[in-house]
Amino acid sequence: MLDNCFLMVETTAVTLWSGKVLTIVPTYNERENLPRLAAEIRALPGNIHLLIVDDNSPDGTGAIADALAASDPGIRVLHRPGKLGLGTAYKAGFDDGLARGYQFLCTMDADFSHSPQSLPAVIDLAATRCDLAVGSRYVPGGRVVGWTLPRRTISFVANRLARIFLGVSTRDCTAGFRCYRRAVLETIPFDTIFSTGYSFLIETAFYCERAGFRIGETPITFVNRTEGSSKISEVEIFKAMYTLLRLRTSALPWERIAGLYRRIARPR
Ligand SMILES: Nc1nc2c(ncn2[C@@H]2O[C@H](COP(=O)(O)OP(=O)(O)O)[C@@H](O)[C@H]2O)c(=O)[nH]1
Ligand SMILES: [Mg+2]
Repeated sequence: MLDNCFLMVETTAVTLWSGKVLTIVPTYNERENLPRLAAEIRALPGNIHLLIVDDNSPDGTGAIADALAASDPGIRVLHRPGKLGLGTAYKAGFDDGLARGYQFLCTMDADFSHSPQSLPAVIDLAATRCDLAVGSRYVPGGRVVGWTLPRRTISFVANRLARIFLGVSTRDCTAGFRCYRRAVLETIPFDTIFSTGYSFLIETAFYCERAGFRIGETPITFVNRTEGSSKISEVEIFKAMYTLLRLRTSALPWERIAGLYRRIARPR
């Protein structure tokens, strides 16, 4: 497994990625955050395009997204019929971005936990030294502000377990602040990814490392949202456990033996 590199990126290599970046922002009830977020992302250097993936938010975020898209050709919206999960929202965004030829595909939350001001550093890292760059809370210089102790603990434990169970070396493998080179998304076996929600992030980090891609982490300050509410639920904790177990057992010999048995025993 490749050593995970964590790096501070201080200068922006904008000429390397200018006009080639799509940032995917999944939204569910983010009406208070979306207009300012879109404005801040679009004001960054390098003409970063924005794709909002809205799941028919009851608070009308979809209509706000449409209005933003109507006033700026660098903004587009994907509407889905209902709340289908964070993982599938990313996946829909990746499919769209790859089809349109973007070279770098970023993901971030709509709630300013991932500061738009840190986005160029994350992209720089992917453009210069890595295949997948992560805006990381858990490398030197990274911080979390405003989370309760239980929330900190869940995040810490999830990352620790991913290291122990899966051998993942990414320090913050549950981070949604990322920039992927398109080759990564063309290679990862999305058909076999079974997580539809937050565990999708652990799974993609796992497959990325397993495929031998270079993952880099640049420190960020993650600030808990001040507007709107978190969509993560307790169910996601169990789903994360299940994801770890399932990925782990698929890598163990007894799973291969069970697979062999299924093939032999399957009626013809
Ligand atoms: N489209 C879509 N977006 C979602 C869904 N669940 C969460 N989100 C968005 O994904 C991002 C992360 O969710 P958030 O509630 O901030 O999670 P937290 O940061 O872990 O508390 C936010 O922009 C949410 O609006 C979903 O089912 N569909
Ligand atoms: Mg968030």
